[in-house]
Amino acid sequence: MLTLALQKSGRLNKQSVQLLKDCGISFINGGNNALKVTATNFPLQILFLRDDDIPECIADGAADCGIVGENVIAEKNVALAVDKKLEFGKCRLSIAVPNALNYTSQNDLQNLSIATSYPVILQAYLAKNNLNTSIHEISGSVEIAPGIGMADAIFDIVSTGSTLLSNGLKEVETIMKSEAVLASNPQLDQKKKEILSKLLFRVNAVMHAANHKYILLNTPNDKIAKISSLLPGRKSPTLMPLAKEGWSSLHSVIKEDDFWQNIEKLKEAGAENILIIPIEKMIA
Ligand code: PRT
Ligand code: ZN
Repeated sequence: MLTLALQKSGRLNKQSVQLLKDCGISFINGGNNALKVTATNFPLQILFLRDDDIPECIADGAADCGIVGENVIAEKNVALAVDKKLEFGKCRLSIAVPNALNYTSQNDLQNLSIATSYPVILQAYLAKNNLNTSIHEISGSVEIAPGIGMADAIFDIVSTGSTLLSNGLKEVETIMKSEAVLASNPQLDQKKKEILSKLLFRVNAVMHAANHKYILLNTPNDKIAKISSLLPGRKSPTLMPLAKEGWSSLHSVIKEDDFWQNIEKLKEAGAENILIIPIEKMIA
């Protein structure tokens, strides 16, 4: 049995739970009060925790692995193996200063005070850059600190930037980028490693599929080579003759971005009746 820690509630909870479901792992989500559930069709136990507690829980063995932001792992400064970046919960950790402050370079941070909930990451950055800047640690509502005279600047998570904007702050230094990851204890025993690698196999299949689409289109036979060249896939496309003389149906798997970049060229080359279909799982 492998023990996986997920965020109990908050920004990562929904997508973490959905990812397990997409991996075909069933469990009864006991609502807000269940802190521990067991999967019914995979050797997995799930712990629901605050995200801040997840890295240490994995490091001390209470959980074997977990889904958490890279920012939290860095702040807790624990050595975990990052097995898979999950492409959600994307954000950056940045220093922001009041709009009125004339900021030209890192040196303008000298002798300021910065409010943050991420003192460890900020301290490492200040030390690395020989900046004499003081840290004012607060646990939340960091953005209001300069406005109420608590600090000169802030260091916090930024996603769209609208929170900074509405607090009269501008982003001046990005110190780290972060996303949700599946991280594990590097010392797992063989049995647990095997379960983790089965879980990762499923996660990879789900994520791979999410980035790809199945495409079907009709093409005149003399345009097959041209149209195939506009659909960069690792495999050769499948061709089937249409009842209509001189035409074929071409099927392939493509990255969604490649499709949007080439749609006009596909039409110009004579492709018709283009269908794009989602793929549920994809095993390379
Ligand atoms: O209760 P628990 O301790 O588990 O949760 P939490 O309140 O500490 O964290 P939560 O749920 O807010 O965020 C969990 C994780 O989501 C973070 O650790 C990040 O890895 C990731 N994440 C992604 C974000 C954001 N985007 C984000 N925008 N975490 C927080 N924010 C906040 C930020 O603090 C700021 O107040 O959103 C505001 C900025 O957003 P924009 O869009 O206005 O720039
Ligand atoms: Zn938290």
